[in-house]
Amino acid sequence: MTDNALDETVVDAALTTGWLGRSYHYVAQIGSTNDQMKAWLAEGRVLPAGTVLLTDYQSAGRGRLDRRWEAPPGTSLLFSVLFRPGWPAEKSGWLTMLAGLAVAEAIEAVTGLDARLKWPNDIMLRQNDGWAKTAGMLLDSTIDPAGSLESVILGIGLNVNIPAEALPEAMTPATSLLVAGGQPVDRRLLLVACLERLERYYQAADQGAAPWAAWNERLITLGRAVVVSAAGAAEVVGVAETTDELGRLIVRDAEGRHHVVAAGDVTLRGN
Ligand code: BT5
Repeated sequence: MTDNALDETVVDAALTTGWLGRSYHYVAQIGSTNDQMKAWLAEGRVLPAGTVLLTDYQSAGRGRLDRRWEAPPGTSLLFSVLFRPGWPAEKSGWLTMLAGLAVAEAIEAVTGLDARLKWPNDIMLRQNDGWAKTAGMLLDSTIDPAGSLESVILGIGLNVNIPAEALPEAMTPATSLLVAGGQPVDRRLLLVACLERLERYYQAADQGAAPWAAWNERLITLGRAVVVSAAGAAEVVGVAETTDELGRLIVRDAEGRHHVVAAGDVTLRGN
């Protein structure tokens, strides 16, 4: 099977969306797609909502909390999408939710693999008797003086055709669609499937339909023992009971106290 190139001509011809991805930029190699989009915004470049920037290789790919995102050239989907929600800032979790849902469903539609979510931002596939991470998301938001989400850069790193021996060593084991499904996946098909669902879920959320219920149902984190750590705060050890409509995790500790944990600056140990 030959994988398709992901340049402007090829992707534009395959897109099924109305507005998302219609402003599409491909660069063969870059530092980080999120950082580049941030720089474009800082320079005052005019970028419509739904602008997508995709690359085949990042030399400084970012995870959350200054962590790195590593992927060999041409093996992955590495892209950023610009949204201009204007929603109240506390609804930023909706972007994480709808993006997780969109990518998980796209994976299922294209590969048939069962894709689940690990709170807050990981997309997981079954591996042996546990779960392994096949994608991660990174949101960089700006908030205007009125407290609305002015811009959100949603970065997605999705391991598509990374062979087992090239997967990075990580605390949460890494996998790829190739490793989990045993065959290479057409990246263009998968990209188009992701963008189509992102547009659909974003529009629904924009009209007030909460992505929460479908997202919550896909979480593998609920009912499990977790350790939550956030910079400058004491660790919370307990059981992840549920989430609320803003996507925050409700953890019950050994004394029965409930802790409401927002994403952002949090790491979660345990699957
Ligand atoms: C994430 O962070 O999972 C968010 C990753 C977002 C990457 C995209 S790519 C396009 C856009 N531009 C960017 O610069 N970034 C976004 P976090 O939950 O912090 O996970 C990072 C951790 O995952 C690292 O510390 C590694 O342990 C592990 N990791 C690194 N590369 C990985 C990979 N390819 N697959 C699975 N795990 C990986």
